[in-house]
Amino acid sequence: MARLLVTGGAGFIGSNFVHHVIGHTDHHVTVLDKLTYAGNQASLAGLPADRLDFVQGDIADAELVDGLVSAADAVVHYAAESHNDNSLNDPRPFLDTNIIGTYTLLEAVRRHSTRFHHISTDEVYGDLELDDPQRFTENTPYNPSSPYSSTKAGSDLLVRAWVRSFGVEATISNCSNNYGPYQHVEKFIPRQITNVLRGDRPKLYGTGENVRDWIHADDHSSAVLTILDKGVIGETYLIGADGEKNNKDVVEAILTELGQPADAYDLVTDRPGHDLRYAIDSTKLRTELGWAPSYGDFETGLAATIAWYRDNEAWWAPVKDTTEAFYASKGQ
Ligand code: NAD
Ligand code: TDX
Repeated sequence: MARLLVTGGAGFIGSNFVHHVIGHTDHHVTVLDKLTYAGNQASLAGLPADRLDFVQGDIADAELVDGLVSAADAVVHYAAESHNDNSLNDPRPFLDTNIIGTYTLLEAVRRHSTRFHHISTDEVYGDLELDDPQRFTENTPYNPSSPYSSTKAGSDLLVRAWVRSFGVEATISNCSNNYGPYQHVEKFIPRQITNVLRGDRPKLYGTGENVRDWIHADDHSSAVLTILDKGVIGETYLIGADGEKNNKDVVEAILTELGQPADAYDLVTDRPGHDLRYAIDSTKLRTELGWAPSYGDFETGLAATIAWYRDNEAWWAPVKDTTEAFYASKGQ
């Protein structure tokens, strides 16, 4: 049994990870989460109290972080400002949390010699052309586009520097786009599902040709546990499940699954600087650490996700109007 400190554990992917850890290991989890607009303690409801502690606080609070890190065997760092559209509106919180917050955690794990795993994104590599046969690998140069992805890139580089300069025992993973339960309705897939459930039309940016590489959040969790268990200190691992789809195909699949005409969506104002395509080559993780995803195909995972949003309206309805008002103010 290990004691894990999970930052951002009340967010989308962090809460999926906490559920996964409690279901698949005997580890004890302490969640540190600020409960920003993106955090929701209801995402952790029903988990056994003897396996989980919850601390509300900021990863940039050095004193709080020091105490929590001193009591942990490993830190798994999910907390971040995570939404590109918000980063275009107000970048400052992205610097505070993604850069200063990560720095604060690194200094604490350095003091206490604690194992650290840093969660990052494929967006640090920039984007690919639609017809480019290449995918991102661990050797692709960093080329982030947005305030969000540039602060994630900065946080990755801090981790690498703390490994090299101070001998911190850290690994990094860069994952593709996640979908699944507990994702905020600001994000693409839950926004479109909940629009259709409310009788509104899905909103596609631009022409809908942009490609994302989808992975179920539970597969992301199993990959992170694999890296915690078997990953080599100082190494970076790309996580992906060969799930490339363009946005138009995803919206059509959601509409069809919900019994609507496949073309019942609106094209809206594009995102400034919108990355065209992401694609992950996860060969290193699969061959060196023996990981494989469990969700065989995107359609099955998407149907389960749609069912979850249909069954859990009480979880998302309270934030739906505010989220849509923000998009409407930008013609999206
Ligand atoms: P999210 O926005 O759903 O959750 C972020 C969580 O962090 C929230 O619970 C929030 O309250 C918490 N948080 C924010 N600032 C904090 C602070 N200063 N102190 C403590 N807690 C704070 O994000 P997500 O989609 O679950 O992403 C989690 C991580 O995974 C991020 O690091 C993100 O960059 C990375 N990631 C996300 C995706 C994706 O598809 N969503 C893909 C790859 C990597
Ligand atoms: O209403 C929408 N319509 C639309 O066409 C929204 C919200 C999005 N989009 C498009 C933009 C992207 O091409 O859908 C795609 C996915 O958008 P997001 O859900 O905002 O995700 P993305 O910008 O790809 O970033 C996500 O994946 C990588 C996460 O939010 C990041 O945290 C992660 O690092």
